[in-house]
Amino acid sequence: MVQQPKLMNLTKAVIVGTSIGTVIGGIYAYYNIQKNKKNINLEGTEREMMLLKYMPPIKTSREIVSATHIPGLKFTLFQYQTCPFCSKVRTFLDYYGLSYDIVEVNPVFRKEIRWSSYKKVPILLTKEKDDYRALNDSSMIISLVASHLQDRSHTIEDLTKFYPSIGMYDEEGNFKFEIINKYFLMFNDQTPNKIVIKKTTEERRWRKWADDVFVHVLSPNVYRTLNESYKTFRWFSVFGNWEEYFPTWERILVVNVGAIAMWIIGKRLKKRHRLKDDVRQSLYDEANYWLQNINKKGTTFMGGHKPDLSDLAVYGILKSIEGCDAFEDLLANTKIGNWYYAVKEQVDTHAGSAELRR
Ligand SMILES: N[C@@H](CCC(=O)N[C@@H](CS)C(=O)NCC(=O)O)C(=O)O
Repeated sequence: MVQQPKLMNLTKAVIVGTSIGTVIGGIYAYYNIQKNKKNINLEGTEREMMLLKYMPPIKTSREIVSATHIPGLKFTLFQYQTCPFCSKVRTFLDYYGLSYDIVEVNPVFRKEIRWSSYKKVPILLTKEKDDYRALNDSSMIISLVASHLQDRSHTIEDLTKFYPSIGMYDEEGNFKFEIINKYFLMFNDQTPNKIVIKKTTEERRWRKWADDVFVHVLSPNVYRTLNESYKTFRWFSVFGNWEEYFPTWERILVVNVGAIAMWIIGKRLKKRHRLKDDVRQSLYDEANYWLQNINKKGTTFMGGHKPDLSDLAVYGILKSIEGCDAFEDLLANTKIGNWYYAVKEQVDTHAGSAELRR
């Protein structure tokens, strides 16, 4: 008899709990259905590239001034210094000795790219005549600018039309906008000869490998343990010059939030990309795979006697972790150092600028 009220309380609690659960579940399901409906409508549609009539009022962090000047064209790179995709774009611009401004984006608040509907970095803002165009996606940026460098009569404006960003579902069923031909160079009406076709096809394959495979072994390696993750973020803070660009409290927040979040995310990424239990081994395996394929050619670079876009991509990605333990371990346990420092020499001396003068 005495137990009855307790039973009633328990029944009540179960009913209330179930009702709250049902309501929350319902709201979540409704939200997902609405999102899916919106995405289904967006499937196959094109996301317009952003065209601005003015420069967003954001302070430039620093200017990279090099010898190669393309009349009438100015670049501003919105980036995180240690993002592998941003490092890839910088490597490409530096190899060709192109000048550009850098805006360092705060990775937590991202207020420097509030003006953009695309919320990732890198974004390369190009100024041509009076138009500012926001180019998204590192590989598309590189393909588009490389296409312009090989034939300047094709303006950035002309070339953007060849890289539409289309809404689609990926193999895992996630909706995204993708530029499917982002690894293609545009030759327009000049049909390249067989040798050039063979070379660019191979270059494309390795650029894609850099984005689809190689880049994914980095995060689980640099955020392997909480301690390593903190070390990595402290190094990012130094290499990215955060002390100069962000207030102290923002910097402390980014280091702490970033280190913990990335340590957790790193574990998920390890699973998603099916890395080995010892993630260092996966890093060495991929680096060796890359080196074996260069060795098969018997040349210094994948591109032959000078780096091609795939050498620049793999180097740029690797450079983003240069101060981390994972990088030191990689140099100590593989022979990638020879190739890496050979590319570094070419990039630091802007060796590609000679091709532009021809
Ligand atoms: N496919 C893109 C990937 C860019 C990307 O994922 N960037 C990361 C930084 S490494 C980003 O901005 N993530 C969103 C965020 O930080 O909130 C590219 O190649 O540019």
